[in-house]
Amino acid sequence: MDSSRRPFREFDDSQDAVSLRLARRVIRGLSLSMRHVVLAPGSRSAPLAYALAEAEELGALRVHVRIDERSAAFTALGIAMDSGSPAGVVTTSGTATGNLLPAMMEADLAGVPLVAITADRPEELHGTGANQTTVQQGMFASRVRDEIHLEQSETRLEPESRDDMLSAETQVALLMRQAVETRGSGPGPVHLNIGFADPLVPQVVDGVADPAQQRWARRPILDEAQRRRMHRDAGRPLEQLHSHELLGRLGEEERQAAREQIRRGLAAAQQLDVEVPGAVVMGHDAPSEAFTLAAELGQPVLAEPTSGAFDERTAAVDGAVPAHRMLLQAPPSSPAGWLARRIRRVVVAGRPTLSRPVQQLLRRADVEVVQYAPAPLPWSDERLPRRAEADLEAVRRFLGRAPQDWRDAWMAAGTTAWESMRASLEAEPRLTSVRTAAAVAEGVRTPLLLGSSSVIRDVDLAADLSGVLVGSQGMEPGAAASDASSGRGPIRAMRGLSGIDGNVSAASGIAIARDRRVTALVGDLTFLHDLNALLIPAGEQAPSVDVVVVNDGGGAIFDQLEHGEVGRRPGRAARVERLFGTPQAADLQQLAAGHGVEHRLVEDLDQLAAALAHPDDRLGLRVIEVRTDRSGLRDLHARLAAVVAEG
Ligand SMILES: Cc1ncc(C[n+]2csc(CCOP(=O)(O)OP(=O)(O)O)c2C)c(N)n1
Ligand SMILES: [Mg+2]
Repeated sequence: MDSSRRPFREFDDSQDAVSLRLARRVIRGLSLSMRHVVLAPGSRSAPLAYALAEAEELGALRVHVRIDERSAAFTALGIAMDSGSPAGVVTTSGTATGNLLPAMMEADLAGVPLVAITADRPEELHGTGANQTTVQQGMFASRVRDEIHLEQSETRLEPESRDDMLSAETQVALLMRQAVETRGSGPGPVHLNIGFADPLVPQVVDGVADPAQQRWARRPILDEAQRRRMHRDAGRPLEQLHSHELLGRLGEEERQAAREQIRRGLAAAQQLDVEVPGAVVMGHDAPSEAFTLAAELGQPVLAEPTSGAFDERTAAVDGAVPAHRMLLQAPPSSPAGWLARRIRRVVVAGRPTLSRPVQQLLRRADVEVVQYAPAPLPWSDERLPRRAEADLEAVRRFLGRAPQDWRDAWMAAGTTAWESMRASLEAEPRLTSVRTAAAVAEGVRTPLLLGSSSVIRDVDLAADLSGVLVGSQGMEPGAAASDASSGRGPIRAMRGLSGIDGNVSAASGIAIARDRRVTALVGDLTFLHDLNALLIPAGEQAPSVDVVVVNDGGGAIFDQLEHGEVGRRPGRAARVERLFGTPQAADLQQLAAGHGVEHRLVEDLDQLAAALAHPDDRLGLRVIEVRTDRSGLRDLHARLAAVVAEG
């Protein structure tokens, strides 16, 4: 029988992740009346992305991937306007959703059936300070003809049972009817918000057919030739490297020396008798008193780049623990993991948003956590066994005084971990984004805005922001050496919702507010998302911003998340690259030239340092492009972890 004419039969994906199962029903409901969906990349929306790719492969609809949600939404608007049928735009959670508003406003008054499909965090994460979590239900209220919310969370699944899963499809199909309803106010936009809970990727279950191979989508609308054209390979196959290859590249002498240093530091630490071993985690925008308190009590400080710990106001205190993420994630059996396992009490100041090892520390059953919060916080994480404390004296009593050696041991372990990691990075044959980000953060003499995505994590991982190590190790990028006393200014980032939108514009705002030059360090998609920041009307004074773009031709971060693993499954690389990597080959030089903005392509760290030197002599916007390769980053991170773990 012609496969495209087979009658619909129920399919079995009961072994798959609930998020994927829900997403498939949603897409089935959509595909009854929708032929085109425009997708912008993101993690929370991953189940929809995977389900859409499956549906497209099965011929049920067409998927168009765009980087900027605002433009994605207008693209869908154009499709819906022209065809009169609903067209969808899919985004991840957070500010991504806000970018749909202009198109939704237009669709409302123009009567266009634009369908906003926004992935949300599960309800229990709302109000907890969880990353990229905001009020999305009802966010387009008064502009939409109808809106529904579907929820798949730890505590609630709505629809509730497997049978009811089918009702998700029905609800979505009914929502589509509202979009094209001619009575009342006529056709118009609708909003479908869906709370997805982890895991967000298709499961691999032995013996069960890949649901993608099942005929779960509605009747194919495309012929084979059309489908094949759409599925041309989006990228190169992902490179598989192994950690021993890098270890092989490091000189044996260097490795021995690094190991020896760690051993010495830890031998001293293991003699220590600390009554209640503690630590202070400095998250984003932490109150500076916590930093002083930690120093006074002899407790190690584990600080994020935007905590404020590296501002002039606190930099006088002698530094936070370098490479703390590496120590926290080192295997318990390794010497570097020993210190982390000893921690029993943690004071958190500010909001930690960057690294999983820190989150895991705060969730450990054997660790008591207090949040130092002198002012009310806009969130409270009830899932954490953490109490908020406004009184510094109470925090002081809770944390207690540790012998100076406890902190020294952390600094020794951190320093040696940092050194072996840096030696590893130096040994890389090509310039990596991690090394570039660290060099910029250590080298600039201006306030610095760190873009969302990888750069801020790279800085958190590998940069020595206190300037303690860089000078002594001679690893500074030449002329632009870090000097806290030169009035470098604060390190900022948009951690409220961690969007990749508006980052360059925000840096421009900082430059205007401070009336001085600012450096923005951003990924290529983050830069392109906010390309309009370069568009300054004639006669206006352009803000003084050096925009350093780490151009790796797409979104690197996803490969380091669970999607990297999906991409390594047989036959999945091209799909993951298309949906998450979103490869781009824009010519930044020409884009800059088109805006009348200076552009410089730098090939190595010396050129980068030269480009960033003497910032005060310059005016206006400049783009400094560093090209790197993202294909080997997942393995690079594994190698760095292995080097530290090896001790
Ligand atoms: C407005 C918005 N849309 C989508 C996302 C999801 N997202 C997070 S990181 C990322 C890719 C960023 O790529 P790039 O700026 O090149 O940085 P890289 O990861 O390559 O270092 C995306 C799309 C987001 N955070 N914000
Ligand atoms: Mg990138």
